[in-house]
Amino acid sequence: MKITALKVIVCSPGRNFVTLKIETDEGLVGYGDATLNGRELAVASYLTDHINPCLVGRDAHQIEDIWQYLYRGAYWRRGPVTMSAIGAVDTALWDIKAKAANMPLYQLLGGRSRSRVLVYAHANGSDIAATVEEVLRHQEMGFEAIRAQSGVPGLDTVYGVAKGQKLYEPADGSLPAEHDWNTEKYLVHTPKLFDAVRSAVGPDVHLLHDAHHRLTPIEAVRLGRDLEPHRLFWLEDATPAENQESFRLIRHATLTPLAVGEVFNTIWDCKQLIEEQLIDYIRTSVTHAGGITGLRRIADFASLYQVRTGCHGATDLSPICMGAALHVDTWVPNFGIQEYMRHSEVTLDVFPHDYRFESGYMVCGESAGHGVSIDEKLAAKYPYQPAYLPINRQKHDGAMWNW
Ligand code: KDG
Ligand code: MG
Repeated sequence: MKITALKVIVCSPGRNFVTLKIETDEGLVGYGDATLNGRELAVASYLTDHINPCLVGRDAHQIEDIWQYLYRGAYWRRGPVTMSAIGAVDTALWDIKAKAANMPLYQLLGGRSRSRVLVYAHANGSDIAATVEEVLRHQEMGFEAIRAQSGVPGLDTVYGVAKGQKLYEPADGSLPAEHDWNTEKYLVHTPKLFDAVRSAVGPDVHLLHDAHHRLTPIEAVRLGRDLEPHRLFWLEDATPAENQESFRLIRHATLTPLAVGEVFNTIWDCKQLIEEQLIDYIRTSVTHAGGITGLRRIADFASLYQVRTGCHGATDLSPICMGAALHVDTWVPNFGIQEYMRHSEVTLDVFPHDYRFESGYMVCGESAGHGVSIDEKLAAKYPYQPAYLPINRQKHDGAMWNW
């Protein structure tokens, strides 16, 4: 089955998405997500200018060879732009292969390991009371796992907390907004948030929290210890993970489980974290870690060390990523949890999909492939809008701080 055409579709139904469509001479079509928040056009160009011309005429079934061709062959290995582009090609090819087999994708990975996929929701509020209210609202919707983030007294804006009642959307300015940060205020406030949340929801709900890489290792230990009484499901991105060794200190000083990896692109980014069992959950995604092939390799490696998956699933990953992730989640033996931040209705209209939410769980569809496509006519009504994530500066002196 030969690849006949590749098309990059950039659209902005509520937020920007980059989609790769691969066509074949047998009429089968596959879709991959190539969205890299705030750097969307770089991946679109990488695909259009550097990858797509190389793939026309190749056998769409040779997924592994094409993955290796794009990874080794580029000379410039790894990196978010390269790996998102490879991820989109790989996802689209798995979609095509599963359609050719007339099977849902999870069957090609080895079949079902579970009947449904545990997901966690986002509950955000401007203060503790508003966050508790949001957590309770999500509990009522059936969620068994809820991530709680709140505004911090003394800071005007806190990343992860939506304005008003809007669904939280990570990129919202045509240039990056500048936010203030103060670690001390955050470290005093966050244990109080979880005191209130845990006493409101009781012991049975899984609670999660994202520190967004803002702490040093010793500060992360402080937070992890302060949160121990509340038995978090995980503390995410406690410190930047370029230096994987820095997790040794955190790991050996707190019992709070650790999750990392949404910014990782390959197995090399998490090798030491996994091998030394410094984390409990690996958060790499189909889109940013080289597709199904890249993610599956990381998950299999992690399984040797009792590290479980907890795939990134923010709304800047398109429904195509969510569809593909749910097939991986349905198969992967060392599954932990899947992030589920609901897309807006307008996004979901542009991406017809067969997955569904059922009381705290997601269920992937049974149609052949990964079950998500794009309505190109509708997508054309929503052209690209420049949008960036905010940046973070220390409140007391304006110096740039970790993301
Ligand atoms: O593009 C960045 C977002 O996806 C990210 O900041 C969201 O941290 C996030 C999360 O855990 O979903
Ligand atoms: Mg995160």
